[in-house]
Amino acid sequence: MPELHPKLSPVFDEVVARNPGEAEFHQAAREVLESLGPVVSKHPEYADAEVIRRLCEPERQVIFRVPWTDDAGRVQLNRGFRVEFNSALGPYKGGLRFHPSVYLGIVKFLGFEQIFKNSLTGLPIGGGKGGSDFDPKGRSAGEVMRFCQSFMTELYRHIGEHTDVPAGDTGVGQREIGYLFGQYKRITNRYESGTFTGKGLSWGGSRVRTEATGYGLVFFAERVLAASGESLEGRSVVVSGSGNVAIHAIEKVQQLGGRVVACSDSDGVVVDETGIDVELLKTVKNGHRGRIVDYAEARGARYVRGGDVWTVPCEIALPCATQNELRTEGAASLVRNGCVLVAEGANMPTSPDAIRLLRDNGVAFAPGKAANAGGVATSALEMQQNASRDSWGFEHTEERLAEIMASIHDRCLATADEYGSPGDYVAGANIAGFTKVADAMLALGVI
Ligand code: NDP
Ligand code: 2IT
Repeated sequence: MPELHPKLSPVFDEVVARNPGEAEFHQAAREVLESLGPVVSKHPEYADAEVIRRLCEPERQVIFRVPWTDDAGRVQLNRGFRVEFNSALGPYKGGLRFHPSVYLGIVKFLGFEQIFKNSLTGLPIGGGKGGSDFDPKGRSAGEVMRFCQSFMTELYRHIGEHTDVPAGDTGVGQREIGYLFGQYKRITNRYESGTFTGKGLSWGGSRVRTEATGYGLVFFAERVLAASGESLEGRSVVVSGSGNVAIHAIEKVQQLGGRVVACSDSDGVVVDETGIDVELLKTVKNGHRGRIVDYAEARGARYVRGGDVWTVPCEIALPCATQNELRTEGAASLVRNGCVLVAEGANMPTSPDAIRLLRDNGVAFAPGKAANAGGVATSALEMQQNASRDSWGFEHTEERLAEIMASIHDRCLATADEYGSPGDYVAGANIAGFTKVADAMLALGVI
């Protein structure tokens, strides 16, 4: 692991001591702190005002009981979380994740990443994240609804369009946002569309929000390639996962002339040399709530149960499933197969060792907090539309998304240059994301 700046080393030690057992949060904090050395040297005022220490401590953490009744009439129990991390730039903003692996350390890492990501969008949103260890797999729509209603029966008192604005993440899509918004509306007796994003079009949603993370990722990847005179045209691409982010990344890659040869879920991998049929994938996944094995069967493509998606040869890899899914072995395999770019659609999907290995071998690397910021950026556009009671067309909204991704890309590069790490998107994203929040925190006093 690279050494930390002497002023940042005690900050990291404090994060570890104050948040025991939260490995993912330690990892996310460490990565940002590793980038901030040159910033602290140039601007000692950030360290003097303890801005970085304060940033690592969430403003508020809510943990609550979520009891609900399953279809068999049995009482089930889950734990709910909302970590309101930083509101220097705007209301807390970030998704809700429903997955059995969710615990405080996951929510904190996601909330921490969200601060810098949201700052990078240039839009007025603070950082937060929430979720539950509820496992939606195999649950009926009625069970999911009752869970969401119970979850919101506690969460409603902590959120609001000027306070904290949740959205989706793993396991939470438009259906779940509907159940959550419905219960919020019922409890508060207020039609506050701006309290949630990722809503359906007929009840306050924005065009392009569903597609935004995947599309934005591909716009970002295009800019990275363009910086060295390349493009997506004719490139072979591997995408991990097959959820919201993966599906729309696949769609946009193919619209731009690339060929996605494999995708996955937690059970296996489909290899489809002629290119994934994204319409069929949508029908299987969204229409029938099916699995990759069902897609492979319907398509007549090769399915590898328990397979590793990173062994499939490609020029571009887009990890779009979950944290730490791309580790050193996967990265080594990508390098061997001639991969030139890894761009993260998921949050923190590449382990620190894997990132080092990729870069040491000349593979361009775009970190999630920049490359997947299109989702939350479009959420902020949804908030704008809600606030003005307006609804924009698809093309206009997609254009705004493309502009935002281009501006994040350019700012990452310019910041990396300014702080002596040309071409380093990790340093650029962390430093550019940080300085905007830190300046706001300094201006707002010791809060
Ligand atoms: P979905 O729930 O729609 O899809 C998740 C996909 O990832 C599924 O294919 C799932 O497979 C796979 N996956 C999830 N957890 C694991 C795991 N532990 N091991 C292996 N595979 C796993 O989620 P999203 O597409 O919305 O989110 C994917 C990633 O993108 C997450 O990291 C999320 O934080 C990030 N992200 C999402 C944004 C959004 O707008 N939705 C915005 C920015 C980032 P299976 O069905 O088998 O579990
Ligand atoms: O990780 C993310 O940026 C998201 N899940 C989207 C958050 C949002 O508020 O749209």
